[in-house]
Amino acid sequence: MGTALVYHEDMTATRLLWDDPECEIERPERLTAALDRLRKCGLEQRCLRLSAREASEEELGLVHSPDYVSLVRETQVLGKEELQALSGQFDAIYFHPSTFHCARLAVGAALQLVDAVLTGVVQNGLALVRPPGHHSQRAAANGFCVFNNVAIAAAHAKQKHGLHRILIVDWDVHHGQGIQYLFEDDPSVLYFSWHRYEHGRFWPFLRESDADAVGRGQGLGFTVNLPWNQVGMGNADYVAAFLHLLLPLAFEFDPELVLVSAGFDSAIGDPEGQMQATPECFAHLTQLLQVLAGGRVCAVLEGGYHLESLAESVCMTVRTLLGDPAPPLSGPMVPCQSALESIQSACAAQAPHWKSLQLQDVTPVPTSPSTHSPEGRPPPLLPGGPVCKTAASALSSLLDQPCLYPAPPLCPAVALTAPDITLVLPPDVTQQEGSALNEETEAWARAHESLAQDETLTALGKLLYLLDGMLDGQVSSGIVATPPSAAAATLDVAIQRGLSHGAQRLLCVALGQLDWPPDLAHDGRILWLNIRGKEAAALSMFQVSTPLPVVTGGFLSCILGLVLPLAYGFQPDLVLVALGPAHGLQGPHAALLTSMLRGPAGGRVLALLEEDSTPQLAGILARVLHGEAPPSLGPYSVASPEDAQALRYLRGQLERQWKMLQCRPQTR
Ligand code: Q9C
Ligand code: ZN
Repeated sequence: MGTALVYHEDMTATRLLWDDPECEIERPERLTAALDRLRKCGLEQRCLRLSAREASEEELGLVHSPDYVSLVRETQVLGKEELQALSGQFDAIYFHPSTFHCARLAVGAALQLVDAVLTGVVQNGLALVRPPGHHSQRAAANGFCVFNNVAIAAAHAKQKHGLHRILIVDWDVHHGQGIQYLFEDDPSVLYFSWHRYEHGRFWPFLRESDADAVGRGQGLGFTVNLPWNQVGMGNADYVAAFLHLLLPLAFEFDPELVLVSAGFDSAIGDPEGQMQATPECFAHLTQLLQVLAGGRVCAVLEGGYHLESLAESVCMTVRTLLGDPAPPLSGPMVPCQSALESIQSACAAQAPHWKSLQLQDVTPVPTSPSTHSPEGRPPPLLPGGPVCKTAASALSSLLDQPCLYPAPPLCPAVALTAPDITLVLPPDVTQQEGSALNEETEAWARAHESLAQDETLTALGKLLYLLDGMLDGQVSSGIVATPPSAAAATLDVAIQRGLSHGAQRLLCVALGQLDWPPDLAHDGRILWLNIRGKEAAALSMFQVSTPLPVVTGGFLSCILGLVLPLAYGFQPDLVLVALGPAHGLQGPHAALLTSMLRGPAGGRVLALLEEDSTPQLAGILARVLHGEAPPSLGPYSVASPEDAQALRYLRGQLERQWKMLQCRPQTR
């Protein structure tokens, strides 16, 4: 449906006219650098360009007082000295004769974006604006912000579009206290902010930026603060915060619209933030938000003061909004101790208000079900098997190897044997039978009796062809339908072929009755995750089995609390999602799982499903692999006690090896 890019050149006009070391970083080049980079990468051209309009004074009045709007209006005619004197009455603010015009364009841009998304003109978009907005308050400018762009957009979405649930995700490195104040008693706006805090020693030095500020009155639990108490937070910390804190709440909240206060001062290189997250991380954060609200995501620029880092992070965000797969994350996926403390304290503060967090181990020590652990503590995990040295060292040496396919490929392909399913996609891959592969196909078939039938051979040929296309970087993802009797054998072939064709780490998410293929080495190159409705068990850190939760809440906790942390920790270069016999998965659940598994593997997901699956299921999977939003899961229902316990047990078993599973600091 498309991505809007809202901008107006006039927003480069406002600038600092006197010496002020604190304010000089907020300069016009921020916008031009971001826009230039979007053009150079060919991304601007792929967006629907919208020229920003000025917000009306009535629209400003949705959150600001008439007197404050008048005060800002009158700055247009002031001289430099008067501007400087007035600026001094606020914290970290400069006014320029063009400020009123620019600030109205910034609000107008956010409103146009929301209108375009909520009227179905586009699916999502980014407003590139100055001045930023999230520090601005009802009657005060603050922290470079004059009018509160995102807050006005939220109020407008409620008032003009009748929305009832809006999620605001503020990933800027500063606390958007302005947004917090404006909605703190409003349960229709869930405001999440992470921010550099350093126990209150970082600007804006507010007690109410801490995790225990959770909103008030009707709005209790609808303000979510995640204060970072150290600088240097990186990709693992940010992704962990989303998986363990923001996303459980967000799914439970079930927003109709996601607004992002998209500040990029939380990225590496920024002088304000001093954080370590790389630009690719913003592709992942964006992708993680796109599974909410039917993909209706409106990002509005806030901070970001390192021009290179800002420009690259903006490109990552727009690329992801357009549906391209996110590049793999670099660096060890291990959240730091301080981040875990912060996440844990935010979870504890929110748990009274959210069912989705009550499942989590907010209590100090996890308890194992007695059936699994007679002595009351988890049995030691076997490493992968004979080839493994120790499990952990096996993994870390694997992770040291460079990623095989650094450039994200372009487009998914689909190969289906069922004739009534037709889908778009690169004709050269789906049409050709892959004649060079025929011999090999037959060789595979000879090795597997269940494959030695004509239609099975066809499916297998397509599988091999697709897999090669993915591993060679011609296509990003694919779907293959297999005859039901051949599901296990096909999966076996896919794994062997993936490994022999260069995949170094292969994540296999097997749903239903599928077992670890018998001849496969346990060498840490495969992470096997079986979701099938029997008991929870971790045979090794690379072979995990868990029941299939039937209720939505249990399924979500399984994805967010187990599957994705394992997947992000393993950093696979290929993911196989196999819907095997009796997988029992509902379409929207399968779509969500498949969609979210694009993240950890640079989009290289191959879905295997049975031929007699419905065309709707194949269609929905093809669309999410293409970058479309999965359908909404609807109202949240809490996980069953059994599901919650199975999950807690597995996490207790695995979190020492897979650090992304942790959502509280390690004692000991
Ligand atoms: N070194 C935005 O990013 N100065 N505003 C803090 C600490 C104010 C940031 C000084 C920073 C305002 C939108
Ligand atoms: Zn900021």
